Amino acid sequence: MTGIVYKSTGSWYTVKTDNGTVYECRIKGKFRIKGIKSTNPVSVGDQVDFKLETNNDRETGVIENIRERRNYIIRKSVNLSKQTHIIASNIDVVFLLITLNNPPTFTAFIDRFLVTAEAYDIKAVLLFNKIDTYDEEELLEIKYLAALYREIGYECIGISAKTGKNIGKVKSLMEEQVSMFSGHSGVGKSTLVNLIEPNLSLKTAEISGQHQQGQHTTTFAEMYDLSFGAKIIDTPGIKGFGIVDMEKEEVGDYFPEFFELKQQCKFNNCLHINEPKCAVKEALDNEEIAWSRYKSYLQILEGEEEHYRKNNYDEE
Ligand SMILES: Nc1nc2c(ncn2[C@@H]2O[C@H](COP(=O)(O)OP(=O)(O)OP(=O)(O)O)[C@@H](O)[C@H]2O)c(=O)[nH]1
Ligand SMILES: [Mg+2]
Ligand SMILES: [Zn+2]
Repeated sequence: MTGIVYKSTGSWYTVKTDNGTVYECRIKGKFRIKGIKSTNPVSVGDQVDFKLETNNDRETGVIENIRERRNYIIRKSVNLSKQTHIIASNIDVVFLLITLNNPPTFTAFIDRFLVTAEAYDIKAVLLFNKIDTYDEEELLEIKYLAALYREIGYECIGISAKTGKNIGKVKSLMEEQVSMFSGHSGVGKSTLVNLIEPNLSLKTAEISGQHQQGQHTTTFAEMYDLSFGAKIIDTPGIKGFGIVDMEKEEVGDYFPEFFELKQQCKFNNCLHINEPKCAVKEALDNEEIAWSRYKSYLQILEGEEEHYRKNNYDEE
């Protein structure tokens, strides 16, 4: 039999077949995927082959094979730098929820997220959530950020998961697609799922503390079938994305506005740092490329994660 993994809780995986039947499945033996040292062998979104067995009078499944993944989003473990966790796989659109100050989302985080999406060729959309809470100055900042990312080619929508503002636009991007909501804890991912599909009643919680942090209310990724022919994966809040096994020369290719200029650099392997006649540096000087983007680029090149984590106020 074959189905899609909707949820994984420890050693059991919830798998739904094409005709909608749900089986609890476990894995036997080891699955190793070349090049990924992941803490979870099977992830939400995986298409798996399984056989049925009877387990205490209950019909359960044993996963025997994972079909090749079209793509996946991974998170690097903060402590064991080589360990990774696959958040979800086989995604059509990934939505990043961004809030300015409750909790704060920094451009370093947004840019790492976008690099990950570019590297795996997943369409990324930026959702500036909680716009019902911002004063005029904050709204200007959102406008500035949205213009910056739109210019690069990313779709940006200001939304409110509370008032429903612009939710129709989000829904239309989700139709017939497998989508994933991502972002820091407390940005409103589960609230947004509830707004779109109220009968799901996912657990949400108010942000708290001096730094206005979320409370990590959602603890594992789960996929839901929505009434308008969409699948959504709600995920736990994350602190950072690992940029996995990327060559230095490759990083600039995942900044679309840098990539576009690359051919005009004098050296075809230009890293845009201090090479002569670098079109990216020229564009930066002419303010055609944002400093925040260039800074994120340098941080990724240098693997400067310390700084990046500090900026997120995160201690794990
Ligand atoms: N005012 C306002 N509050 C919002 C909005 N969206 C979410 N919230 C609130 O923000 C808090 C956090 O929302 P959640 O949906 O739990 O956040 P989450 O991203 O799922 O967080 P984790 O599961 O911890 O990753 C809740 O108190 C929500 O009511 C919004 O658009 N406007
Ligand atoms: Mg949540
Ligand atoms: Zn260059």
